[in-house]
Order: sequence, then C-alpha cells, then structure tokens
Amino acid sequence: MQDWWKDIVMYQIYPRSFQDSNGDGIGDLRGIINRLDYLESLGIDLIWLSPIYQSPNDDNGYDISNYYEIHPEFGTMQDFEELLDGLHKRGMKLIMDLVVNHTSDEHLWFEESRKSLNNPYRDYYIWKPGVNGGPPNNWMQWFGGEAWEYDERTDEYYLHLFTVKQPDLNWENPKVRKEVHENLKFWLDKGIDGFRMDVISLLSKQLDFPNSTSQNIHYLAEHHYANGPRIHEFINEMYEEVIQHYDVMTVGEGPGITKELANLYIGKDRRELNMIFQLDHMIIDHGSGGKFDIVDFKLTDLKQILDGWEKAIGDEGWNNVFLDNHDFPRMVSRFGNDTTYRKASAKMLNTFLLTQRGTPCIYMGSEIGMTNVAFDDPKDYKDVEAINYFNSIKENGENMDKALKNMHIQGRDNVRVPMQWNDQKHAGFSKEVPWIKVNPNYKSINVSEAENDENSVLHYFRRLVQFRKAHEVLRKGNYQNLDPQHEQIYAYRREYNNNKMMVICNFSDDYLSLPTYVNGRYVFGNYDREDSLRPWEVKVYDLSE
Ligand code: TEU
Ligand code: CA
Repeated sequence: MQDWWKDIVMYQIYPRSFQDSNGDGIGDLRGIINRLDYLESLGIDLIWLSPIYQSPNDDNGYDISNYYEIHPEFGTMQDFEELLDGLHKRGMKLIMDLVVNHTSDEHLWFEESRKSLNNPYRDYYIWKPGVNGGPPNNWMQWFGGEAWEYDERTDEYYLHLFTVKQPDLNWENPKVRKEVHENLKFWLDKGIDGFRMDVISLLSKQLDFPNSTSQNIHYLAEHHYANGPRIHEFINEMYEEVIQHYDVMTVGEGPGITKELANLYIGKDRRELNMIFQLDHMIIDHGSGGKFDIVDFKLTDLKQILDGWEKAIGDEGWNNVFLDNHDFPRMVSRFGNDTTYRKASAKMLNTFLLTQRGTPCIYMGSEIGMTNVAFDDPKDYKDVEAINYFNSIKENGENMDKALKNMHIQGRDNVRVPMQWNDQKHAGFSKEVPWIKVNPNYKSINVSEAENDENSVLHYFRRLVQFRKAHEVLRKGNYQNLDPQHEQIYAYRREYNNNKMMVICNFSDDYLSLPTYVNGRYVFGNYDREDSLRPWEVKVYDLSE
C-alpha cells in the first residue's frame, strides 16, 4: 500500500461549530454536506471529524456513550453515509476520531460495571479499593480535581484521567480490546479512510499506580501513565487485527510521547501508527502550574521543539505538522499577530505549515485567519475545562479579571466558537442562537468577505495548497534549518533529488533585511516581490537548476 497520507493536506472539522443546518444552534452533518463545495474549493485532501458519536457532551463528544450511533444532534447514519460519499465523489477522504482511552459514564458498559463487583463488565474499567480512607493515589485529572471517583455502590474508586464522566477503560482486559477492534472494523467497513486516535499514548497504565511528585498533568502523563508497559503491544494489536487489512491512515494524539520515544510508535517497521500529533509545541507557554500559568516563549524555543522532533524521528519517521486544533488557541493569535498583521501572519503561518516536512493539518477557519475570542462573562464559556477553571478561581477567591484574560489566551473555546461564514446574523453559522456565542469580529472576518477580496487569506490559501501540490520537494524533501539561532526569522531548506527550495518566514512585526544566504528564484510569498523582509512576510525560493 502506498504512503498516500504523506502527500495530503488535512483539514479538521469540529462538527458542533462548523455549520448548523436545522436551526437548533448546533453544527451538524447536513451542515457539512451543504458546505462540500466550499471544502473542495480549498484543495484539501482529507477531513478529520471530531467525534460525532452518541454522547452526553460532558466533554463535547469526547465522552462517548455509544460507539455505533451518530449523536442525533448531528444527524443520522444516512447523513453520515451521504457525507462520506459526497467527500469521496469529490476526491476527498474522511477520518474519524477514535476515543477509546475512556468512555462516557453513561455508556452501557460502565452502567453495568458499577453495579457490582462480579458484574461481567466490572473489569472493563479500572476499579481500586481506597487507601487509608482516600483514593488509591494522588493523581489529578486533566480538567482540575482528583483522578479517582468513589462509588459507594461497591465501595471502590474508578480511575478517570479526564472528567468524572469519562471513566478510563481497562485495556488489560482482552474483551475491551476486542470490543475496540470490532468498532474499528465497523467504521472501516463503511469506507472511512482512517482514524485520529485520541490520547492513544495513555492506554496502558502502570499497574502499581504510584503516587506522583508533581500534579502537573503533562508531568503526570510523561511519568505515570503515558507510554505504559504494554502500550506498543496494544497499538500493534490494533494494527495486526484490523488496520493492516485496510488502505487507511492513522494519526495518534500523543500526550507524554517524547521525541526520543516517537519512532517506537511511528517507525517504519513498527506496525503501529503512521504519525503522531506531538504536543510539545502546544504546551510551549505552559508554566509549572499548567496551561493557565502562562509563560513567555521565544521563536528559538519553537524551533528547538519542532527541529528537535524532526531530527529525532529522522528519515525513519514521519509526523503531522500543526499549530492549533480544537484544544488550543488560534494559531494566528498565538504564533502570529492577530491585529495589525492578521492577514499577513495568517498567510505566513499557513505557508509554514504547508512547507515543513510532514503532513499538514489545518484547523477549520485558519484558511480565513480566524482569531481567539474574548468573552467578558465567564458564563459565555462552555468548555468543561473553562467551567472547572472559573469555579476554582471563585472558590479560591482569586482574581476573575486575570482568569478571563488567561482564558482569552489559552481557552479551548477560542477555537470552538462558530465558523464565520458571513456578516449576517450569527455569522451565517445558524439561523437561531448558537450553542456558544460567535466571535464579534465575524462582521469583518468571514468567508464571504474573503471570497470578495482578492488579497484575502482564503484566496492565498487556495494558491498555497496548489503550490504544495505542484512541488514534490515540499512534500517529500528533507529538511534543514538555515539559522536555528535567529529570534525573528525561521528559515529552512527542503531538498528532494535535484529539487531544492528555501523558505524564509518573518515571525515578527519588524521590517528586516533579507539574510545574506538567500538565493534562488522567488516563486511564492504573501507580499509582492521586493528585496526586504516585511512584517510576517514569507518568501519561497526555488534553488533548483
Ligand atoms: O486531548 C488530550 C490532550 O492531550 C489535550 O490536548 C488536552 O485536551 C488539553 O491539553 C487540555 O487543555 C484529547 C482531546 O483532543 C480533547 O478534546 C479531550 O478533551 C481529551 O482528549 C479527552 O478525551
Ligand atoms: Ca443542527
């Protein structure tokens, strides 16, 4: 089978927020179907859909209560099949989100499991007796609070690395693994093209459940429950039992996977995953207190992380390249300038993504340069992480203005507000009040405005995708950083057979002079040609003879 997944541009859709078709304020599958022409017009090759399965929505679908059913608010199985078919007809592929580290507590397995110690589903989850009148250990969950919940019915605790409504599955139990394999087959037999595998690094726990010396979740993951003793066995088993029989791709989300461990997951002969979403650059500004303990970062920090990964995985490995997704702030707000130079920096960052080595993944709205949102009222935030955070701020009597500022910088709702289609009511996302408020800047930042402006991020994005498609060197070439120490310029060279290209990105508001090593023929960029480097400018040169 060919490595087609190395040649593609991926696009992530968060279904709740993309397009509502029936006026209930919630994005749905019919909404995506109605936007198929738009998706095709972008030139992208593959859509990753965040979860659309049945779910009580404690964590917006990442808490699944039935893996075989479409959530009614998203539509029906017929809608899903129509969407898949519509994508395939237009030459696009579709991958689904696989969330099998945990289920919802409303999943039948868990409802059974908690009934009694000898229920046939008891061992589907991780139950432990308490220790000294408290939980089995001191682990914290990801969204604040303890990772163990006491259940008086059986006088034991269950593990939930995420919310209390997301109990962790017990992968030691072969029946659980079999259930997952069956589920994989069910969707693959429908003709989908692969999976994005949620927190796949966390499936195998350290069975002695040791106490942790730190409560930072990324520390906890790295030291206690990511890359557990049987992780490679479990992932390889999915591959052998199911994945290898289909021509599909897999990308595993990998909290706690360090670059040194990466090729154990994605190395050519490992028969595990095609690539991972590594998260080191996504936590670049997290302090020891976590994501709301925000620290400054420099461009050289970003280079060190991305180049370090590239070097560590080498020719053997292949990764995904992304700067945001449904869990992290908008790339233009975090890595660019979302005010004065919004358009220039959005174009530059998209170009960066599409000219690095690896498969690029674009989060919906990046193609028009959508930005973070700042709500004044904590009640306008809908994410369980945000709600828990504001509650803890209130309980501890801490400063709410500061908390709101932190949320504006880091919150997950920054990227979950509705897609901005036009300047009409609710941004053209829905006819009725959406489940989460729209970003007030939709009046000026929206698809229809961008269609009418020949200098828009959108038109540039379409040309960029075609530019990548036309140049094998951008997809297959090796990668060399030309100036790892520079604090404003990210410059690199790609090389494949006799083809060479050089990409110069200005990650700053400053006018700079072109570095002396620049040569070749100017072939692509986000300003018109000139021999200087303007704020957030990107220039691509062809060095081939
Ligand atoms: O995310 C797990 C993860 O590693 C995160 O990026 C985490 O959500 C973030 O740092 C918290 O601020 C995955 C999903 O992408 C996320 O949406 C889910 O909430 C989570 O797993 C649980 O399924
Ligand atoms: Ca709807």
